[in-house]
Amino acid sequence: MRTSVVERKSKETHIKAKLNVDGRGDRTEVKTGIAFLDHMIELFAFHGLFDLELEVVKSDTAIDIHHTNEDIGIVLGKAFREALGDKAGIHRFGFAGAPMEATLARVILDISGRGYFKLNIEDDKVVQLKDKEEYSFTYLEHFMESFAHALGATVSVTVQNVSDDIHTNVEAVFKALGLALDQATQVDPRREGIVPSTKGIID
Ligand SMILES: [Mn+2]
Repeated sequence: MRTSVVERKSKETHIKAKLNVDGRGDRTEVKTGIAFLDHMIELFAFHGLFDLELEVVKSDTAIDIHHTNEDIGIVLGKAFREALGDKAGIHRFGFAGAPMEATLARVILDISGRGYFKLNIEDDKVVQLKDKEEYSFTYLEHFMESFAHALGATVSVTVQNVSDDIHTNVEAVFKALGLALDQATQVDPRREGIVPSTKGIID
């Protein structure tokens, strides 16, 4: 069973997660206290076919969502890392795109053991990115960076034809992330029991 239970407590947040990588995507309960992020993580789990319970028990959102947003990324990354164990048999690489209106998000990732994140904004016009109160590209970067490091994955995200609506941009990214991570974590029967690295381990 590729499942995990993670609990993380800091002076800033207390977060619990329960994950089944081989889920159905519709048995998800996300209560972060950040409604927008609940919506994004639900989409991610749904399209990635992951069963996920995520609860922010305590947070310091009275200040702002900075710590909570980052720490959710850490806990989610850890949950996947633990559930995947030695990573034997998985595809390791994942590549997916999701369009939303004119906006196109592409996610390319490699569960390499090395945490790295890069956000590329590709647009012909000079985009004035309006950072709304609820969420922003900066928050997206913080979340993804924490997630990539905790999971031990190289994650590259490209957003093309950036929308003026932050919701549209971020939603396309989270959908593509779910699809790419589903692909990367699936087991290739030809590789049964083999860790997908010429090094023999991914740590
Ligand atoms: Mn939406």
